[in-house]
Amino acid sequence: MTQTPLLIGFVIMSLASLAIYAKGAHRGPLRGHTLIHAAVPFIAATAYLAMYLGVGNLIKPDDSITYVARYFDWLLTTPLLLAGVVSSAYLGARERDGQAGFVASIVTLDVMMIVTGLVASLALYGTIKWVFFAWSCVAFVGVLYLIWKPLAALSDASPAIGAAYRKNSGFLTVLWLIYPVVFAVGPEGIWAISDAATLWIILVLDVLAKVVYAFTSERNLRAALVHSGA
Ligand code: RET
Repeated sequence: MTQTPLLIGFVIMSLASLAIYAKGAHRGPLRGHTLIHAAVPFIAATAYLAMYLGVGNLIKPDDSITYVARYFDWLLTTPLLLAGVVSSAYLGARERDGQAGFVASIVTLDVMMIVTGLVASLALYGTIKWVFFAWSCVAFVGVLYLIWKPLAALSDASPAIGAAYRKNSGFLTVLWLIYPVVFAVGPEGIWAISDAATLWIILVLDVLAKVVYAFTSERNLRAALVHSGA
């Protein structure tokens, strides 16, 4: 059944949102982390519900499907995740200089990545599709540059926070890099793998990038804060 991973996604994300909120820090420097990471699966649950019920599942003339709800999910959740990355980089720093600018610029690049990815998915002709795919990848490179250069340098103000930041960013980067690959080989790209296989793969990626990442990143940051005496 094509619908099964969508229903599973709805159930897992709903429960994960509650679990992350219940288990997360409610005071101190990681309070914001808890709020961000509880919101992310709540948004994903909404998208999985819409996809399961067939709302916004566009069937294109070549019979491939664009799940519009998924792009809405990414449009909200990826900026939240990146806002979390930026604030974690600042955990060891003594002042907030430039923080708003980093959030604004990384979120803008990320929104450009998702919107041009949606255009690539909707484009009917190969050339236009791959031009927008490539442009989306350019924005993605910008996001990765900010994470790994200026923000990583900022996080080093405290060595323990810097190490936790790099661990979290490494996990995030590896997972996020798989999304464009799945797009390229799935029905929105060269269609080497089926729609059903793509749904299952993205379900696994979503659980790792939204739920597992919430718990592991909090654990790493909490340990680093204890270690640095903050
Ligand atoms: C698209 C296709 C066009 C090229 C690129 C893409 C990147 C998508 C990414 C999505 C990440 C989603 C996450 C969701 C979970 O919260 C739009 C697939 C570069 C990186 C992490």
